Amino acid sequence: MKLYGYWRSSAAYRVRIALNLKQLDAEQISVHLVKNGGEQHSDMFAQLNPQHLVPALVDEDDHGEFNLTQSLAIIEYLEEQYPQYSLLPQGAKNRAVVRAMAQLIACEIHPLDNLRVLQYLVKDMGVSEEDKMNWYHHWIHLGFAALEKQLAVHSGKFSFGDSPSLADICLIPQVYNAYRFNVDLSAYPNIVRIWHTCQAHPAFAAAAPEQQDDAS
Ligand SMILES: N[C@@H](CCC(=O)N[C@@H](CS)C(=O)NCC(=O)O)C(=O)O
Repeated sequence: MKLYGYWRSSAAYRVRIALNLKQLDAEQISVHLVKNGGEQHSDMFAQLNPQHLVPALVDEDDHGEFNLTQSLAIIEYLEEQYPQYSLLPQGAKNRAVVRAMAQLIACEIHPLDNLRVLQYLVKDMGVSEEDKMNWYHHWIHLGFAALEKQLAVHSGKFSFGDSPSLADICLIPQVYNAYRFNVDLSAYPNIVRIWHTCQAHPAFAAAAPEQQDDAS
C-alpha cells in the first residue's frame, strides 16, 4: 500500500492513525502542499486525485493497483478490507453515533478551514490575515461546542467509550490544527482530555505530523 499525504494534512493524518490502529504498513509518499505552488496541483498527482487534495491511497487486488481518495472513504475501505481492530463500535446505533461525530468534524469543520479556502479568502476575496484567523476560529468553536456536548454523553477514555474509534481519528488532527492556530480550547474539557489520552497511544503518537519524514 502507498499513502500519498503531507505531514500537516489533517485528512492524511486521519488515514495514518487508522493504518496504525490496524497495524498496516503503507509506504508514505509526500505531496508538499505549499512548495512550488503546491505539489497537489502537479499532473502526476492529478492522475491520482483530480480534486488535487491529499490523501490518496494506492492498494492492489486481483485486478492490479487502484487508488482511492477522500479520507473517510479510505478509512471505511480499510475497515472493510482489513477487519483487524475495528474502528467502529458494535451495534448500528453506536456506529451511527461515531460516524456522526466523525462527520461533524470532517464535513462541517474541516472543509471550511482547509488551506484552499483560507487561501481563497485572502488572495481572491481580499480578507485580512486577522479576519482569516477569525474565520478559522469561528468554525472550530461552532463545531467543537456541539461536539463537546456529544462527548459528555458518549465518551469514556476516548470519544466513544474506552477504545479509539473513527471519532478520535477525526478529532485528533482537528485539535492539532486548532492548537497550531492558537485556538483556546479551555471551554472543551472532554476534547482536551481525549487529546491527551490519544497523545499517549502509540498509534496516534506515531501518526503525529512531527513524526513524519517530510516534517520540516
Ligand atoms: N474531504 C477530503 C479533504 C481533503 C483535504 O482537504 N486535503 C487537504 C489537506 S488536509 C489538501 O490537500 N489541501 C490542499 C489545498 O487546499 O490546496 C478528505 O477527507 O480527504
